[in-house]
Amino acid sequence: MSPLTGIHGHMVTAQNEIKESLKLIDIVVEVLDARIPISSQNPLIKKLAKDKSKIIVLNKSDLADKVITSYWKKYFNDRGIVCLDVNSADSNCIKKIIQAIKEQGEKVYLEKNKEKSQKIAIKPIYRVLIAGIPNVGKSTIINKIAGKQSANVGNKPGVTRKKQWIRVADNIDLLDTPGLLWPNLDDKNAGVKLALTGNIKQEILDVEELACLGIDMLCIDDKYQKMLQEKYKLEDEDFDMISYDTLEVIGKKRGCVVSGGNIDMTKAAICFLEDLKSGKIGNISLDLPDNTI
Ligand SMILES: Nc1nc2c(ncn2[C@@H]2O[C@H](COP(=O)(O)OP(=O)(O)O)[C@@H](O)[C@H]2O)c(=O)[nH]1
Ligand SMILES: [Mg+2]
Repeated sequence: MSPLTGIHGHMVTAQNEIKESLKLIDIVVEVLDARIPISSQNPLIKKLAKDKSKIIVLNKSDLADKVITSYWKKYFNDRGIVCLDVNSADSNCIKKIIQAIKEQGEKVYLEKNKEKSQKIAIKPIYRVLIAGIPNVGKSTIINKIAGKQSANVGNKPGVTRKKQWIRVADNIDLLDTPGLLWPNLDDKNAGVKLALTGNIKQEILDVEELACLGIDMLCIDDKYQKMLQEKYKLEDEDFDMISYDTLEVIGKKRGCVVSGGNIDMTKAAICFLEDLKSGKIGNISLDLPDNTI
């Protein structure tokens, strides 16, 4: 198979598109899923945007573990990167992003012009690209910043059209097409976390296997195990067995029963995965700064 077909072909297209967009801009706003800031990061972005000013947005923070998100903010700030936790439905968060772009733009502008002795009278315009892997919330953020439904929610890679700029807050020009990055599917662990948070389709793995991996991941942390226990009214003994059996009990509590009283395990898995990714089990983060450094 030619390396330019299939998934690889899409990756090359996405990479070329983002390279073209990066030429035009001053600041990259990299959108990550707050629940998995490492697994939702594309490893290429560091290289592609190495001489751009960057802001990291930890989006969907309404679904993430607040304590872990504060660790992540510190993690990025300690490395000199501006990092915001965002729930894109909250207009204050959108204001925070605009403010951060202005501050960052000012820095870029001063840096660029520090050699020049004469002050330039024209107010500079900061050009911004919102980038990230699919489903992290890029289009939602662009729409909210633009204040209208201009970006295409759920747009597809490879479909090129004329790029347009959206003028925001006097001196920000936002590219209306997000920079689409490819998720890191080489790392199986990252793939599992991307599926558990709904950033990629859960069908990459067998749903029952994925649900079991999810239960195992939650049970590493006592706090998350307790959330699971409370959500499905589980007994302590329900955790003394392999996760497939725990899933069966969850299925029973969720009413995933077929005739004869047996548990429909596929249905149980789908119910559990839906509860997990939509935050119904609680605020859960799957990437922790201390075990990823
Ligand atoms: N809970 C939550 N959901 C969000 C947030 N931002 C976006 N979403 C949802 O995530 C899904 C993907 O958003 P979209 O903007 O299309 O992502 P894109 O593929 O990166 O452009 C949509 O269902 C959004 O409603 C957020 O801050 N919190
Ligand atoms: Mg989109």
